[in-house]
Amino acid sequence: MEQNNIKTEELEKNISAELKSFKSDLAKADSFSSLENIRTKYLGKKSYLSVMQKSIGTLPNDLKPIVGKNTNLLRQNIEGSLEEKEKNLKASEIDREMRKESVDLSLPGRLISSGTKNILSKVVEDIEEIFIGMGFEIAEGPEIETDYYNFEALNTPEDHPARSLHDTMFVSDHVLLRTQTSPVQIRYMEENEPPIAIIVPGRVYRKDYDISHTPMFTQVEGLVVDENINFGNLKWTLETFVREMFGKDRMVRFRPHYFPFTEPSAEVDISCNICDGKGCRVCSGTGWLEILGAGIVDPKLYSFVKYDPERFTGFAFGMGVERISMLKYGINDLRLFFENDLRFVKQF
Ligand code: 2NM
Repeated sequence: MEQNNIKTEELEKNISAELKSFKSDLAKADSFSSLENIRTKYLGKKSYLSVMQKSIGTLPNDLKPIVGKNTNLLRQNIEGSLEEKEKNLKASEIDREMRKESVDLSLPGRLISSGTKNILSKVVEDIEEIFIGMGFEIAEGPEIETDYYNFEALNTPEDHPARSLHDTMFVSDHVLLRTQTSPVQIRYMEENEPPIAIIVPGRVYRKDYDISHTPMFTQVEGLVVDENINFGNLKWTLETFVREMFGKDRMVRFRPHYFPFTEPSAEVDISCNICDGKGCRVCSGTGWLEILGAGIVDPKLYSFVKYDPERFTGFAFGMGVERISMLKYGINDLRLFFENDLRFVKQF
């Protein structure tokens, strides 16, 4: 009996030492893997607990229930603690994940830079809108043309002095890059009977390169053909365009000029809005800015497209979109249109 008391005392001491060791290890555990190590150490086959529980069968009968009860309590305690710790670890793991994935709604957003429409495209669209408002339609055609459409049908035969006015870029003998968009008007007249009212925007090419000329530039040309079209219709149309494009108080002036495809022809000026017509550097002291060429379609052209020149008359006009843009937006250097400097591009 005496001996069993000593054994029981020793057992309780060992069990409480094991429990203390376990608790201290458990307190230090900060991951699932360290938790597994602790589980193996205190519940594994070689653990004090397992060895003790296995040995119960070999103990004297009176010790069996004592050892059995105490080791069972220890096991329950360890298992319960491990389970609780695991729960805590899981909770803090979830917490950590949530923190990592959380979105700070107070942070300023990232700036998404977007492109802008090219200024020339915008001005072409503005011009189109104005003429559409007057009942015009938009027509387009090829940039690579034949000399027939670019010159011949526009009353500019081989030996015509106007041919040397254009420094033409040739692709081959009779094929060239159009020097103006008027070949499209010829093509349109071939396909359509009057009344017609079209504007033709597009790129044109000339062998010309200096501070105020680029080998490619943008044009909008217009053409109206019907019965009883006269110079008054031309004036009204262009004055309406100018006032919508540049403002109600702009004055418009027609100066006699020469074009091979129109007769009479005129150049159209608008009053300089920089000096209010007093004369300045931009208008070269004249008070006027040239913006358009125009005229009554030479009846000779109608023979090329099989229109009856006794029945139909018409007017035509042409403008450079870069020049219109420069005047409208105060751009002082033609080269800016073609350099694609973002500081320029982003201003529009
Ligand atoms: C201009 C000036 C005057 C013009 C003429 C034609 C066509 F093909 F219908 F006869 N289209 N554009 C024309 C007339 C163009 O540009 C300065």
